[in-house]
Amino acid sequence: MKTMRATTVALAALLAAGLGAAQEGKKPVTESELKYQAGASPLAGEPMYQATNPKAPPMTQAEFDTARKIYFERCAGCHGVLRKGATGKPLTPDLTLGKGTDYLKVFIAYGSPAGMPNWQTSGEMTEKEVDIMARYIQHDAPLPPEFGMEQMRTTWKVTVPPELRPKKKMNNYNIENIFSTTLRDTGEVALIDGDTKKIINIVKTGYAVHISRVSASGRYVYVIGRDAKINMIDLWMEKPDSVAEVRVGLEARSVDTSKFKGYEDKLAIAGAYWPPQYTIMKGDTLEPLKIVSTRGNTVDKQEYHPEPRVASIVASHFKPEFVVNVKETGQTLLVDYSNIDALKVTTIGTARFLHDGGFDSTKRYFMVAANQSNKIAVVDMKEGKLQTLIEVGKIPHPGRGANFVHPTFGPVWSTGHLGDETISLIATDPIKHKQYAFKQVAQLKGQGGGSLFLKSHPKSTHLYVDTPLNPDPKISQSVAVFDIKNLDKGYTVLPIAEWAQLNDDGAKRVVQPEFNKAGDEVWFAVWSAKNKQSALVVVDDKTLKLKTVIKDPRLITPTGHFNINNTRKDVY
Ligand code: DHE
Repeated sequence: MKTMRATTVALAALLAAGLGAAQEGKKPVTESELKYQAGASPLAGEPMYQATNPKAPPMTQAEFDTARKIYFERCAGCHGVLRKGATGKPLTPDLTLGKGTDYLKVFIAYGSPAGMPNWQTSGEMTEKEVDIMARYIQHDAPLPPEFGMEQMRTTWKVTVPPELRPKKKMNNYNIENIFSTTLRDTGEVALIDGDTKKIINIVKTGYAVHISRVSASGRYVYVIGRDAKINMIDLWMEKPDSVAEVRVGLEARSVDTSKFKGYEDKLAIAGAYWPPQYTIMKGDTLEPLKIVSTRGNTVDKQEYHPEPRVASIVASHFKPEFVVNVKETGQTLLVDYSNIDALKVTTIGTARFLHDGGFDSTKRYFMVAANQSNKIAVVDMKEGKLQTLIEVGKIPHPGRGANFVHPTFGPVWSTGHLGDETISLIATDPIKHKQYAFKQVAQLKGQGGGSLFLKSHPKSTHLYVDTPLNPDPKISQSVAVFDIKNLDKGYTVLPIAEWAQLNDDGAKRVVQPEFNKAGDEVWFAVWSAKNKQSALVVVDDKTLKLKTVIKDPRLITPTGHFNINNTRKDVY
């Protein structure tokens, strides 16, 4: 017992001194990043086969079950489903067995300067849970089930078949200016009339619903939940609602639809985190047509990765192609959908840890953040090749990014960062501003780290940058606005959460600026917990004054919001 305590104290001192970080050879993870990455995985509820490793310390079945649940709720987001490592380091038995239970317990209890949270000392886990977890990670990782065509087809439902849908728009909404707002914790989206600011319908969707994307015609909205359930909403109905649904895996984040001329509304695609695969579906029914695995080798060390998750997906406007970004391998796939029976895929090695991204203003170049690599990869959609990799700040997080014309550098695309306060401007015009093209030409200084999204609009002279994951509530509850014509002046702070005048002490994180169709107003979500009041705040882009606050008891945990016109045409 004495020896154990002495070992514990010595190890804790070692970790506190930063040697843990040095051993990992990684930069420390910021608090913002941890908050963001360490989300619960829907796999926590999935049945899995658990093998016991005779060399690992014994565990009862009940302990295995507890540990697995904790792992998928707390750890999988960073360490990966199979524990092969993602943002966090690998935790496979070949590495953990040699460390032993005592060492691992200290690591889990006290955390490390490299970013491992201090689960026990922060009160998040009990001593008993820490002990169970330390033993659990010395056993083989359980394998969640695969999810193939047979499983998909059992989840596929067309509630209103195409022949029974309206032949023309049956409502008076200006559908181009509808917003689809994520209600994260209720698994719903709110369809909101951008003209009247009234809720049109609340549509039930997947668990911890994530993003919405819009078909080329603007008629259909595709919404994906973290449980990989997609709902397809028909905006032509008298009261727009879901007309089809399918699950494309057990966990997912991304969806999009075919945009190239001749293929409008024909196909949809969704990428899964588990199993690592993407699925191409029929655009008007979500019937699954083709499943393609993304398991493969990493771009740098060319090592096999068994669970590379599908991050962002966009549809090219230049060719019949989807861009599929495979996170852990750092491969950007251009999937030619013109003949899905003989699928042609161009595999472009970009950089590891691909996450989110968007097009430049011409839509020729796709700019994607390789977040843990601190890089933006530029992919030329016309030539089908990597244009370049650009070093930016710490953990870039653009959403789809923001395009505007810089007085000196011409058209630029911009990204904020989770890990620092900078906003990187990357010049995107290789013709009239050749000397600057695809370089980081400037770094603006924003309010702080913890930024997730930024936005501008061709009609606006402002750039809005959010910071919802900054630990300082003053910063997370407000937004920075830059005057594009006078960037040196710094930014103005808009106290968005204060303007919402909410009646309790919720987190009130201000997240995701999104313009209306006309480009003269900007919407923000004020995001509090499920049992607290939230709201949407609309700002006049010209005057930067409050225009309206949208409050409704049904607006629970609003996060992302997607304007139909801007999402459909990639205007940002
Ligand atoms: Fe997202 C986009 C993954 C947490 C709100 N998020 C994306 C994309 C990916 C992704 C891969 C790009 C989709 C695309 O373009 O096809 N997000 C993840 C995660 O893995 C992560 C870090 C942890 C998790 O457990 O899910 C995560 N995301 C969040 C949140 O906590 C956010 C802030 C609130 C929420 O609703 O869950 C959030 N993510 C968003 C939004 C977008 C997004 C609003 C779309 C941005 C856009 O402008 O297109």
